Amino acid sequence: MQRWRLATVAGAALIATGAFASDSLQDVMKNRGLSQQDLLAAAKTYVPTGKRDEFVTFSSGGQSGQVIVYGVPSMRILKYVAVFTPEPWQGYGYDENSKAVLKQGRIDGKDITWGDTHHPAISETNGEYDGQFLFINDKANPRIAVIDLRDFETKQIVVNPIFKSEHGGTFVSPNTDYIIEAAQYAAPLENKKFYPLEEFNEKYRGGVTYWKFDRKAGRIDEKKSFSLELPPYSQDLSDFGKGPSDGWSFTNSFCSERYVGGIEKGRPPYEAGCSAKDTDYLHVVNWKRAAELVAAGKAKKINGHDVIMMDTAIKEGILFLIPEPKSPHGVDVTPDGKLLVVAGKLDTHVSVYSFEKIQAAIKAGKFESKDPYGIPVIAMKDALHTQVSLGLGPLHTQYDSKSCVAYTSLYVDSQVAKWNYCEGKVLDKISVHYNIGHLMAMEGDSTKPGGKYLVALNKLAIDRFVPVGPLHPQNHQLIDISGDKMQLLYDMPLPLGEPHYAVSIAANKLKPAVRYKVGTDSRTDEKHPGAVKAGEEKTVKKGNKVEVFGTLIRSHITPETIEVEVGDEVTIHLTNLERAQDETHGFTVSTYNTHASIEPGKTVTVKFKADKEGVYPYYCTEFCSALHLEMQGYLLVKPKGWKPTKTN
Ligand code: K7E
Ligand code: RUQ
Ligand code: CUA
Repeated sequence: MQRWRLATVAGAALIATGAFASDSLQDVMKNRGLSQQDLLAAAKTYVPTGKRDEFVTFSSGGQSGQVIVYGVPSMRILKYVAVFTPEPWQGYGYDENSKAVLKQGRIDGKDITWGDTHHPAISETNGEYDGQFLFINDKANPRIAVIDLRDFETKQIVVNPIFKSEHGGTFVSPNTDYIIEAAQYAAPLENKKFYPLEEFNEKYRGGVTYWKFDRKAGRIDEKKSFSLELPPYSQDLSDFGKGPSDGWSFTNSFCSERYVGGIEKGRPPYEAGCSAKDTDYLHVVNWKRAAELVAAGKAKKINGHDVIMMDTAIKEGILFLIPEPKSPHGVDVTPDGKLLVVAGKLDTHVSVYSFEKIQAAIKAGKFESKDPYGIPVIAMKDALHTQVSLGLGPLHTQYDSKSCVAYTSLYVDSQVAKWNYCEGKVLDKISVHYNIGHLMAMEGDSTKPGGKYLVALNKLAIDRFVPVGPLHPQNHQLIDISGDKMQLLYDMPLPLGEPHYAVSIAANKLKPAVRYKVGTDSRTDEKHPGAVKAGEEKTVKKGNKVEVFGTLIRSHITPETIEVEVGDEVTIHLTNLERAQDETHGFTVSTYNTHASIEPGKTVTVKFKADKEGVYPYYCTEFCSALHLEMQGYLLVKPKGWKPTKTN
């Protein structure tokens, strides 16, 4: 009855909107109130069934601690990659192998099960995206994760050994030797050291970390990574040089006034608030030389980690400052590596610095002053190529395949500005909805940008979507940048957090596997010690430890029963023996808060204490065949010393 009524209402609604009326394009346009422009946008973004997107986007999942993967131009979401946060579908945080990855991200012995992801970066070879790895940072708990793009799984989480928060990561050097991560809010570098805010200038520090990436191992090598101590100016976004500027890195800062609220007044520089000065500092670092200094033993160990202290950096001539319009946000090196664009939130201008001029000033020893810590400061006029007024609240910049063309987000104006950074002139502007943060062009921060599309990552959606309560999704807007004028094509709601930044790669550069080599622990990429072949399944009991070596194949879980005594520690290893594409099996045991996603070839372990006597069904959680429901078994948790008794 209920169902019939629903069907009738739905039918009436369809007839009322005229959706059944006709199949002609004109009629559809009329009935749905679409313009020619809408139709063109639809044709440019629609990807028919069976066809695929040209680009794949990896978006930060913001406060969800995950990564969102979607296609361009269709804007269809393809996957969430679990990174800093447990994710049940993938069994992330519910099986032992992925728990081991999350455990790497523990800080001070505490599990941290959320992250504030900001900036994903795709690995590069010669400055071009190579589609092998993805990195992403966690601002709240200073960490970086490594995701392998062969299986889109998180393999490693490293905790920054000296920062308490970070923001200026992740960005990679042109061959992905290093991944940069800059601190955000200054704090004492030594762990578990307390210094009062009155000692902010002396004891609080910022810094940048250069994480060494071992491409062959597919992991960050923490021992070969190092940091540079920096003044307590809140460091912000960073970028690596490329081409002529390869070997150098650039890091913005804000609140170089070193203002901290709530402490004794009257002591300079505390009287003035953040952004009281007209300028902050761009940090310019010769990281190649820094790596050599570390190798030569010139670093100091802090918390067991190599840190080049500021006085060493000054003496060795690897650290310089350049004033930049106050409260800057993004620093983005041009594809040819010759210029860098800095956008200042509180200034309508973007400042284009010339690396050649910076080099010349350094070579000539031409500095206008020193900062309070003795770091040489290059005069702004000696380093500037040009400044262009774009609009209110410029934040981030991306590059086009057309030479000298850049796109900058204007947060306050809710616009994107297209401009020419060689000649310093504005070419076009488009309104976005609303309050854009980052923006992203296809491969738009590599040495060979792909052009074609731009995505505006808007902070506010306000009235763009059907209302879903006070918390709105964010809005990713797809913009066609192939012509002279930018054209808005599509709005996509992002419902998983605030996606600060995203990166897009040509889909044909990604070569993910369809299956694992049988018996692989996907989190270590090694042979799983619990893997077995068909026919070799077994259950081993030693004392109160029960270890099951099982397999999964349509439509059977082996073993069909697992018998334990209450209080036993149960470890279940499961190998998916399938070879077919997309034949994933899932596994859960009723009420033991455990779940695994076991793709073809993978071996996964789940572990729990059978702490309550009873009967617990286990089953496959993916509808894998016509006999999927039959893919089940029983965990029998018997009372201690239980013996079968005859019943009739
Ligand atoms: Cu601009 Cu974290 Cu890159 Cu947000 S940041 S917008
Ligand atoms: S069912 S086993 Cu409701 Cu089709 Cu999912
Ligand atoms: Cu295997 Cu359902």
